[in-house]
Amino acid sequence: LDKAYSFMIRLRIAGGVVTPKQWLVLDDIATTYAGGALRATTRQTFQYHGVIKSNLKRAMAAIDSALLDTIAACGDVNRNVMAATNPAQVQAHKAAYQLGKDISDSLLPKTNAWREIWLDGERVVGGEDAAEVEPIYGKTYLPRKFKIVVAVPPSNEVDVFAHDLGFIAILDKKGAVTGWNVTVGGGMGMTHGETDTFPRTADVMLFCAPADAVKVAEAVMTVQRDWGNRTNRKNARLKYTIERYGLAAFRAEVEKRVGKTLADPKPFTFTSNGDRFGWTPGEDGRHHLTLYVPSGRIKDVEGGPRFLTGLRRIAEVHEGDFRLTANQNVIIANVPEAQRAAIEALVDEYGLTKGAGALRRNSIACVALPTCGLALSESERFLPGLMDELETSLARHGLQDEPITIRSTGCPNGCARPFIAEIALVGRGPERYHLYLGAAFDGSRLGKLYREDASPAEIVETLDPLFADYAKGRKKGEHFGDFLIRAGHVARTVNGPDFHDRT
Ligand code: SRM
Ligand code: SF4
Repeated sequence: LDKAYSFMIRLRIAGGVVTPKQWLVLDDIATTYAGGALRATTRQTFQYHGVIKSNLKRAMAAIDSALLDTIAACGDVNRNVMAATNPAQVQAHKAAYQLGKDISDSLLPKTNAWREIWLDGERVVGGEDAAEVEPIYGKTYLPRKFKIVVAVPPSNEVDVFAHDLGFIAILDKKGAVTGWNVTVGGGMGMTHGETDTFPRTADVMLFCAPADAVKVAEAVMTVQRDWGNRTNRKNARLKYTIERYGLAAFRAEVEKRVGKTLADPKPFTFTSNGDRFGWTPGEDGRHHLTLYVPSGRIKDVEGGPRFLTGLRRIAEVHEGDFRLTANQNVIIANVPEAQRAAIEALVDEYGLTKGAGALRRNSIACVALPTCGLALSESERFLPGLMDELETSLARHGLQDEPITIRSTGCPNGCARPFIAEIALVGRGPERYHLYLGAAFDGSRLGKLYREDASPAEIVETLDPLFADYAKGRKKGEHFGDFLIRAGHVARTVNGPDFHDRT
């Protein structure tokens, strides 16, 4: 008898768009092999937990039947490419999605191994020659994982500053994309107590025309392939390469590989990094409904929302598509006017949530315990209870409708991108969290360590007087993170290297 191994499966879904037909297959896999749950991740894709070893191949075959796969969802490769979802900006979304898809296709490992292993695909006689099969990755792939996103202002929903490489759409007055600002060197992961590891917000490096964008992506990734640190995995991400070589040298090498000099970045403005909930009309007369899915966990809760069944029923009749957001939520997109009432009725019947209080709407928690082997503390199972208490505290100070970003992770790897949330809780051990404050509401600035090893009760006690001060002292429209810096509660973090300085 074999041991009862169980696995997590992560899909690759560039831009997070799936058809209703694909949704039904994904639902079927969840029901048959994964305990009735689909987990929308912070990278616009799905994970299944608890798939037992003997079912792995069947689950993979089912994923393949939906024309999806799990290739490069993990490993030292370009990971799932994210793209802005806001369907209200139809033209810009189409361009962002297309760029995300094109980059994903172009940087996908070309090996047939996935098919060979999971689908009993034909084996290449003598094995593949990696150098020939992988013109970009070669035999040694990348020094570390590599993450790319495409953003469309004014929403920074994909958190462009948190990734190795980002593209920010520059729009003309009619909303068409004239080109892309390119950002490099963002990342979240660090190790507690090791100050040469740090989160970093990306630099805005240059502007490129739409026709050059895929080439730029390839160039940035191959410079990192060649310049990245291969002797120390903890310093291997692009953010450390940029710190080591400097932005100017990195840009010069990228331009050399693209074969031309590229323009300087153009102005842009972000206003937030959260999702817009409820119904939104698109420019083309179609309707889009963003649902709030707590921690992206799509399952049926006894006495609560029945996301799995409700979304299955919707997929059975829906004529548009589904979009996963980088904040773990789901958009029922492209609903024709005539179908809106039917969708709305199903949303109500299954208790699906179209929104939540201001704090929850701007919250993310990583998976952490019980499935994550790296977790030091609870996260997904801890944050809702903490938010109940913080909401009471906020209401006491008249701040219940104030949007404040809050994110928690069970360890400093940063899977919920916590270090750019105005309130960040990062696991240290059972019931203990480092509390970081002072990040920007639009995800453009890192926070700073404010209190160490706080218990949930201490977190509430620490934040309550800060909420009181914010309620009294804020300027019109001033966000919590900005206020805490102006009022002298916490020092401003400029970027990664000063993240660990307390003053
Ligand atoms: Fe992550 C590792 C879950 C987004 C930084 N992440 C893990 C693993 C696979 C743990 C492991 O290696 O054994 C976690 C699986 C937990 C579980 O039980 O499912 C895990 N990461 C997740 C997800 C599911 C969090 C979520 O709640 O949604 C996200 C899945 C992404 C996806 O669909 O591809 C997820 N991880 C992120 C992000 C955010 C993002 O990509 O936008 C980050 C921070 C951004 C970044 O990469 O800098 C992130 N995960 C990490 C790291 C630290 C990387 C680093 O540079 O230090 C690790 C550990 C590692 O790579 O060594 C990690
Ligand atoms: Fe696991 Fe840490 Fe990522 Fe949370 S942040 S899912 S605890 S690796």
